[in-house]
Amino acid sequence: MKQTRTYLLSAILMIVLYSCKKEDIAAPSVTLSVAEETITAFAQTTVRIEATIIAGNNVVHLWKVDDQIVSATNILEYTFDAAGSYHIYYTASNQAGEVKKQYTVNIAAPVREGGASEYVTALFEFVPAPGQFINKAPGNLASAEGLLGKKGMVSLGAWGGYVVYGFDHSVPDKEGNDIEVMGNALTEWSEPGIIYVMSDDNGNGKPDDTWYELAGSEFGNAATYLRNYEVTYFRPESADKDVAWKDNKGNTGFVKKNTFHKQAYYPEWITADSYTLKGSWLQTKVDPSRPTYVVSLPYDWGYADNTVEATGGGKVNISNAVDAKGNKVNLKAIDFIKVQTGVLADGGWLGEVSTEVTGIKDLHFSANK
Ligand SMILES: [Ca+2]
Ligand SMILES: [Ca+2]
Ligand SMILES: [Ca+2]
Repeated sequence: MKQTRTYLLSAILMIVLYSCKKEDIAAPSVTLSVAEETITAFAQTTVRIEATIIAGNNVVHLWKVDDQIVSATNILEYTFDAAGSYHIYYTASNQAGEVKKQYTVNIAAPVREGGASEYVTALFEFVPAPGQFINKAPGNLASAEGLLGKKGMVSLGAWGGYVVYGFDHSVPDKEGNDIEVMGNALTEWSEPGIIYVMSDDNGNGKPDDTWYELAGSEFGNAATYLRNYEVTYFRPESADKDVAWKDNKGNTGFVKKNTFHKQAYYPEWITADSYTLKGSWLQTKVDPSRPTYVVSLPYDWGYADNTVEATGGGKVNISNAVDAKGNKVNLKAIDFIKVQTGVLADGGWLGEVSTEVTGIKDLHFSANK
């Protein structure tokens, strides 16, 4: 208001100044239908502001959303497609002067209430890394689809393999944990997967918005956790061969074949001879010192297929979401979830370490009813 008053005063001053020269033109003075300087709205709804001229002749109106001109009349009607922070700039001008007003606009993602299932109901992507279960159950497309609306089992292969699902409603960030990503971890056999969430910011029902990693117990620990890791896997000459990989740190290795799984480990539906997976990485805790009893101990919390249910299982909290720079973000609700194998490790005779997911559900769902 103080600013508006300043503008009014300066407008009056201009009128006074100008009227000394020319009596018939007054600088513009307007009132705006939205007085507040901050506007909060949902994506896909229309924001309307009307300017009414109090004084001034031949007033020209101009409305901009950020640097785009969106109206040249006294009315702004604008639909913000996607969630985010924007500015609206209004100018009323004539030969005698101008008045300006700036709004900050906070657009929230549309929140879908209700829903028929506590479990994920849509599969958007299944891109496993090579592994002993790939190209058959539980590492094929049918396995990934098996988690829709119920429990099932899908294996994501070695490091970087991932699956993307959606809920039929938005899962809100309420007090405590919000989502359970179930796995098949044992007390001494953990295959931790990193969990990412996305809000449908543009409301188009597709996961084409921004992924946010849910920080787990190792987040920020330079000894056990790394961001922006990449591994490229290469199709071997034949199905009986190990699958070679190289990472973006200069390391190379193999996803090794074992005697239990004769089929090709490299996903057969990937037509390229190599493919690169990207994401965050966790140090393996596989201890191969006793080859007959290899163990892979869990991390404390925040991962899929990491701890047994009695010690937290895969329950995660949306409020642990971080952006691409690792900064905490506030998501009101999420619509999509991605689970990605977090370790690149060989478990000896047990084969490569690969995250399994046996169900993904909204922990608040019954409370919604
Ligand atoms: Ca929460
Ligand atoms: Ca979207
Ligand atoms: Ca497992």
